[in-house]
Amino acid sequence: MKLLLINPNTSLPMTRSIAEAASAVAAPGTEIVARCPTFGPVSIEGHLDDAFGAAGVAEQAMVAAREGFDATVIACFGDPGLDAAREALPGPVLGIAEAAFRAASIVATGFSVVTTMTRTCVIAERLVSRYGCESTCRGIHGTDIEVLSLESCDEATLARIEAASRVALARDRSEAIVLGCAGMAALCEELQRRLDVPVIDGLAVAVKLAEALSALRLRTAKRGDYAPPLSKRWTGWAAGFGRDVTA
Ligand code: 5HY
Repeated sequence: MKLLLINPNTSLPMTRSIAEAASAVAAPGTEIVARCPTFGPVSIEGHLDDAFGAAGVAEQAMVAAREGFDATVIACFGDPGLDAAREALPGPVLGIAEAAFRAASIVATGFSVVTTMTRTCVIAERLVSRYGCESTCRGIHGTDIEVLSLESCDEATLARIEAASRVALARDRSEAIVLGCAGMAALCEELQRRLDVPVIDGLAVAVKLAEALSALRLRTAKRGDYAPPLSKRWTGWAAGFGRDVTA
């Protein structure tokens, strides 16, 4: 299968590390194409970043709409642009937050999220309610570790995430940890070894779910709000995306 991996921030090193982490869990025969937007923030750590990240996902989804991808993964923990991508693309689109929440809710009755900036916790909180995981998500914890510092994660940073996870497990009485950033994917195995509880990396789960849905020939429903976008004229720098009705 052909899998599109969209990193909604514009960091090329992070796009590469996300592609490596996805390839590490992908099945033989899964071709991974990793892309990031042509504009926007190098990391997503707030509402404004999230808004441009969502526009960047929409851009990349429209560019890829006719390239025959079987599925798409949005590799950012805020799942920015998820609905827009499901509208623009034929194959299933998975956000790593949703994928992680679903997996965590299967392996534990209660899980905690450990993420980067405290100010983005509200974005994850809103996703918990959107995905109906209020009964299983017992807490969301910021570490104020900057997203880009995960590109070259040292022992001190890993130890901070481990410490925050131990506090979360105790305070929330939870039994599993969800990693709240695509940049933490490479840390998952070591953290699970240290914490001795399930540690869920949404990127890995999303890749495996994409493969499963594709194998079952399950694609996004196109009868309602995820039907292809309506043709209309677009203006300004996005004019190229407009599908002029006369075309
Ligand atoms: C992410 N930001 O996964 C999110 C993490 C966050 O640039 N990639 C980013 O803090 O929401």
